[in-house]
Amino acid sequence: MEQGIEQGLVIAAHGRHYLVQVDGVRLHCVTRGKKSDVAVGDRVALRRTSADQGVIEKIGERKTLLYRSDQFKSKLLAANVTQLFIVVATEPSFSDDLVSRSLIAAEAAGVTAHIVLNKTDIADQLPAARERVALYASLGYAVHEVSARSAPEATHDMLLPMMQGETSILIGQSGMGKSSLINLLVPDADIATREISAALDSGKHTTTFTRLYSIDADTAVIDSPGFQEFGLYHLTEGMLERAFREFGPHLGHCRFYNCHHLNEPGCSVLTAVEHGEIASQRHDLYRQLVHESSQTPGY
Ligand SMILES: Nc1nc2c(ncn2[C@@H]2O[C@H](COP(=O)(O)OP(=O)(O)OP(=O)(O)O)[C@@H](O)[C@H]2O)c(=O)[nH]1
Ligand SMILES: [Mg+2]
Ligand SMILES: [Zn+2]
Repeated sequence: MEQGIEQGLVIAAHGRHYLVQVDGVRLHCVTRGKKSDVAVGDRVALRRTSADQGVIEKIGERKTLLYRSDQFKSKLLAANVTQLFIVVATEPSFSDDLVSRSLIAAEAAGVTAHIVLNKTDIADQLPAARERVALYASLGYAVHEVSARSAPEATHDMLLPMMQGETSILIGQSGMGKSSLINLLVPDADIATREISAALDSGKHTTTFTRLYSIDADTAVIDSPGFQEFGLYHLTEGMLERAFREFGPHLGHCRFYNCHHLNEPGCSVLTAVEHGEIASQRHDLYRQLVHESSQTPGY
C-alpha cells in the first residue's frame, strides 16, 4: 500500500465535509479541489493531515449507488447500500409520488426496497394509510407496520433481524420517524447524532445530514434527511420500463417492439392500465419520469 494512505468508511456527509471512520477513529475529511462525489457508505483511501483530519484521495469501487437528480445535477444519497427502507407514517400524510419514485430509484440501483408504515398508534389514520400502502404490497414490496413510539420493543425485534448482515438506508419525508427508528436500532445513535451535530451543524431536531451507524462488523444502518422531491432525470426510458415491476409481464408483448408505453396502439402496458391491472397512478408517474428523462442529454 502507498505510504501514508489509509482506508476508511464515510459515515457522514455534510456539504463537502465528510466524517470518515478509520480503525475506530473519526476523521474530518475533505476532498481534493471542488469534487463532491463522495457518498456516505463509500470506502475511501485517505491521507491524514492531522490527528483528526484528512484528505480523501480515492473512492473505492461501489457495489451500489443511490442518487437523485434534477435537470442540472445529481445528489448522491448513499453508496454500497444493500437495502432501502422507505418510511411512511399515518401522520403526517405521505406522498405516493415520493414513495414510488423511491421504489424506482431502488430498482434502478439494484437495491432491495421495503416499506415501513410507522405510527400505527395513530389509530384514526391507520385504515387510510394501510389502504394506500396496499398498492405497494400488491407489487410485491414487503410492508412492515411499526410504531416507534408505542411499541418500541416489538418494532426493534421486527426490524433488527432484517438489517442483519446488510447495509440499510432509511429514507422518506420529514417527520415520518426515520431517526426514531434508527434510535431503536442503534441504542447510542442519539448520542452519536448530537456529537456530530455539534461538530457539523447546529443540532436541530430534524435530520440535516446522512449518517451511517455500524451495528456490527457487517451490519450498518443509515439515517437520512427528509426530502420533498425525488428527481430521477438520470434514468433512461429503458431503465424506467424495467424499474416499474408491474410492467415486467407486458414487456415484449406490445405491437411495436420499440413501444414507449405512452400512447401507442396495441400497447400491452396501456391495455393493462385500462383493465385496472396496472394502477393508473403508477403509469402517470412513468409518463412523468419519461418526460423528465427526455429533459436531459443524459448523465
Ligand atoms: N405517534 C407517534 N409519533 C412518532 C412515532 N415515531 C416517531 N414519532 C414522532 O414523529 C416525529 C418525527 O420523528 P423523527 O424520527 O424525527 O422523523 P424523521 O423521519 O427522522 O424526520 P426528519 O429527520 O425531519 O426527516 C417526532 O416527534 C417523533 O417523536 C410513532 O410511532 N408514533
Ligand atoms: Mg430524522
Ligand atoms: Zn407498450
